[in-house]
Amino acid sequence: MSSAARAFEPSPNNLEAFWMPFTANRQFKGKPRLFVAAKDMHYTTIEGRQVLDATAGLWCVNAGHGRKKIVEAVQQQIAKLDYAPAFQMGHPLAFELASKIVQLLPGDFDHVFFTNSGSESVDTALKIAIAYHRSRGQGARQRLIGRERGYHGVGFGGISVGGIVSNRKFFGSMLSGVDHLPHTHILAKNAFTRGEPNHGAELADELERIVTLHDASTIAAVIVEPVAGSTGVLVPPKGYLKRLREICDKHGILLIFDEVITGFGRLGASFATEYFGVKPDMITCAKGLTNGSIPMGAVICRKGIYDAFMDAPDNTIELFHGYTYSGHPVASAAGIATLEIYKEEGLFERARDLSGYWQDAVHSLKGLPNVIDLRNLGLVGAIELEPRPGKPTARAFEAFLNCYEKGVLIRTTGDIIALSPPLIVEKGHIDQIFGTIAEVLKTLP
Ligand code: PXG
Repeated sequence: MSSAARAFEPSPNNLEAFWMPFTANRQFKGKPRLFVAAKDMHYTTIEGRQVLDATAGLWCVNAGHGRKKIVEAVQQQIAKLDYAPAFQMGHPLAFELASKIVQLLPGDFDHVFFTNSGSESVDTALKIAIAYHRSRGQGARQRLIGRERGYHGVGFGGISVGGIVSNRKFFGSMLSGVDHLPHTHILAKNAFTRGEPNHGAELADELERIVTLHDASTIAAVIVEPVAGSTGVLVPPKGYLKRLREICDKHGILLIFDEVITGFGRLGASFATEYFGVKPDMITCAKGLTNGSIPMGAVICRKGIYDAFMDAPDNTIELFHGYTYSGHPVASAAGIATLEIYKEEGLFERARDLSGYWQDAVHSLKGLPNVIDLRNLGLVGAIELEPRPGKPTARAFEAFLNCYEKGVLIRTTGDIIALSPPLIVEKGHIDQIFGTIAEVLKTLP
């Protein structure tokens, strides 16, 4: 055995072998933060401390942790049918889950393609968009349009249409034929807005400029997050999404809403499409679909997308795309149980009812040191901090560490604190979250 191999002998105390995702590995391994259990609104750390979850894990545990119904559904399913081939074979639960998903949406969303993550959902939707146009005799429509500061996961398709510099610059030339709309974060005009900001709907008109440049006949799809999450909670200006929809319609361009974060009640509606009253042609989702319990994502297609592929003879495979684990039985069981919990407990309505209290709590931080903006929608909130000169991200990361020490889990991206608690959050938890953050910000250099 080489000495390098010996250094990684299996042991819970050896943190080296695991290359952690989106993490400062050496910093973390020097002072690890490990969770060993979770129930409802709280994590338990390896030291036995309780930490209030103000982020629903990574925006995914919308029904709270350790839900018995999901645990039992998963246990039963894995014992009954652990796996069934996903191609040319099936099992009942994937069909049941697909039907349940489309029932959450207006009637013209009628088909669901299963994936295992948000990234796969995005790449799937982009591929469907290009193939859709080809199947209708418009094979020249291949260009894709994303947006600055957009996050669409980490596949090559997702980072190509995405607009986060660090996620792109290390990875070469990516997909060709991609343009980006400008982001909508206009701090100078919209700072401290409650809910949807007033300024910036006209930024959607940039799409017209891109269409003029390339001609509509070359453009397949536009993809945006209705509310950009990962990049720091950018709420769309009033009227912006509607305008994007109108321009896409005018030019025969498909509109994709990436609802990996906004789906499943986060805004106090089933999906952002319901919240904003704007219908895309496809919705990508993941995370809250299984309450984060078992990996699963989906692309939900509006009427006509699926049909466009069904012209070929019955025995031909209509779409040459799919994953070994598309519609996995155990994930499907988790998804069905999750959607039942959302419905039985009225969690989307609960999120809507609490959003006013949440909004007041977010904006109660106005005036604290270094707070340059506060934003909110549904049960999402963001606190933007003035970066320390020459040390971007340091102030927010320190706030994260201090809140963690004080028993509250928050998320930071750049110098922005992003909050998205499970939808079972109580007013007392909201008070604790913002009380702790206020305490930390008051003393943070
Ligand atoms: N689209 C959107 C809009 C997302 O937010 C993905 C795609 C990718 O999903 P997967 O399942 O492949 O990770 C995401 C994921 C954060 C954070 O802290 C956000 C995400 C993931 C991890 C952390 O903001 N979003």
